[in-house]
Amino acid sequence: MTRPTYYITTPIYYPSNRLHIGHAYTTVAADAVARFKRLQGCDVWFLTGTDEHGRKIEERAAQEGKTPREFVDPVVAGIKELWQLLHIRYDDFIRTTEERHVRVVQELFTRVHQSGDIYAGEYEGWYCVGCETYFTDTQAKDMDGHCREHDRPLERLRERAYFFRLSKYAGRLLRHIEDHPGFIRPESRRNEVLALIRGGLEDLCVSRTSFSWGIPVPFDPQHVIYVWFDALSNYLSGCGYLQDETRYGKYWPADLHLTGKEIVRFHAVIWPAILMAAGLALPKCVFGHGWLVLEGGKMSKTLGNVVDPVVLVGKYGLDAVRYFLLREVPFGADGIYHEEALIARSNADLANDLGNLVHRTLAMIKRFQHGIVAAPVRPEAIDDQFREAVLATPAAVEQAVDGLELSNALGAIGRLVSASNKYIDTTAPWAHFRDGNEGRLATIFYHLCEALRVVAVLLTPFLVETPGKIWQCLGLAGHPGEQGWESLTVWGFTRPGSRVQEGPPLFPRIETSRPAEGGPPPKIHVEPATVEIDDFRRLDLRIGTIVEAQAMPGAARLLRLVVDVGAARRQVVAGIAGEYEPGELAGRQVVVVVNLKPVKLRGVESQGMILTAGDGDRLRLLVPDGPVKEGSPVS
Ligand code: ME8
Repeated sequence: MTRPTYYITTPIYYPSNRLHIGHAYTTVAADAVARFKRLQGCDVWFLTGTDEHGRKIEERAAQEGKTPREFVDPVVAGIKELWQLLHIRYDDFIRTTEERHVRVVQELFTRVHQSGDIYAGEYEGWYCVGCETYFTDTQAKDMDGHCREHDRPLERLRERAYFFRLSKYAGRLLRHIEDHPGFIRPESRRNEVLALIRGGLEDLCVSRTSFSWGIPVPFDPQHVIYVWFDALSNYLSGCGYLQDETRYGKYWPADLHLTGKEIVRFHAVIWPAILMAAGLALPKCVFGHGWLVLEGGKMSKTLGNVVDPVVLVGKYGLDAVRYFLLREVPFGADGIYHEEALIARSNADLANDLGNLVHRTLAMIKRFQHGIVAAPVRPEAIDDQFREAVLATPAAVEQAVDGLELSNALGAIGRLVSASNKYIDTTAPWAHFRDGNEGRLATIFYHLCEALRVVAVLLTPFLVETPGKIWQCLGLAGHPGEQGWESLTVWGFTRPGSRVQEGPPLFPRIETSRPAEGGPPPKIHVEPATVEIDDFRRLDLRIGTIVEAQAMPGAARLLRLVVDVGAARRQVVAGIAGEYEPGELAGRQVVVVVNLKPVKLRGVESQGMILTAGDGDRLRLLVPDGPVKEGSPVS
């Protein structure tokens, strides 16, 4: 059976930038997705690389008294070292200065020229060397003649140039985007691109004569090819186009171009138009993620506020940094970077929840069962429920990664970790040890080892050191990364009789009271986790009117309410008995969460939740400030 293929790319990086935590963010995310797809059994091609041509590089090299080549070579070596440090498992690293890439760019340019979509003309406009982009008079006026991102004045340039007939493709691009809702993600970026195209597209200047560090136009070598035409083509040259037809046939079109939000327009407008002009298939998805910014704004070398990933990994360890990048900010949204938030995340999720779970499970198996995992005996309902939670987690993680909700994927694993800690608290193995109930102990620890096994395998796309450590502690052979997706769908993989090994704490708490080297002790400031608007919209909040209210015998704080929510009546159990008398509630309007999973409270089914606000002393119902029809949505 042939395995499904998955081709994923990152943007290729400018060697003129010092790579910071923002660049690491894109690449770690792509690495996590690539690893996840490998875990699922896909045949993955993960491409990254460097974008080495253009005037910016030519100028930087000249400033340092070097040729462009002398300038880029050591920087590219440094970038590769950074990816090694972060354990980025790419399948290929493409440099735009490589011969295999140059051939592809020249061939593509020639093809589009031959088809009539590249033509000779003259260009005059406002140019920013930092962006390697021309701006129209209106744009330049809006920018006050100055590029804020690169803090340099726009230059007036006039040159003979080749143009790409981008305007011709506006209609086809619009149709493609409308017919393929998953082509540009998330939705907000899709809407931005649609608006941009609907605003009209102008032909694009795709050659330069004002500098020479680039790929020459093959039939007019005084011109070099525009860096974005050159750079975007890496996605073809990096998967074998014109060199390895088998590889190219296998992986193209790419499944996912992962990019920062500011370069979505290059990937979702210019790139597909070039591909259309060359008669090649379009990538399946362009995903524009948000930025990691500092409180003062975007990180940039000009502002001197870049955060160095090498320093962070040295201080906190690779997995804490990878975890933070993937978990803290919903992928797609912007996030504010705080070192304190990294510390807080690592302490709460990794040291407290995961680290403790592993530690206490192993310590108890050692103390109560001489370090041996025994076969389970007659599982009870609580064990069955726990097993179901374990086996449901892989699908939840899969769904989140498929939607590129990487933070939610880790959240789903985190929920299993919490459920495991809760399982220990509820089943209280120490009490069974005291009572000499070996059967119960065997069952509980067997279930916990199975949960830890699943957690270890599910973490392999995201963290690189921790899963192997958990695996070793469980006394399992091999590595969790080699287990394959099927191992997550079966229960009973842990062999009774295996011996666990207690190691050093997985994640020692990062002490924040200790003064940091050369500076004051860091303040703990945790950014509240943000949610996407879609997360909020998943809650179905409705206006309801209370039609009945009764005390619940034996439950001092609870009232049983019947609420009219328009289409139906709901029975809701609410913890407001100390605050309201049943008699004063009938007829009051309230806000009800109507799509909450029903639960039983003191034997009474609660089919929703009523919203209240409390300050610790008093609890008040949240009410509309005038009558509203029952069932009206709250937004
Ligand atoms: O744009 N937060 O290269 P680049 C999140 N060569 N992402 C960030 C970031 C931040 N603070 N800072 C940078 C280029 N990035 C072109 C790409 S692709 C054919 C050519 C991301 O080195 C940025 O959004 O300036 C971009 O996706 C990537 O790093 C490379 O940036």
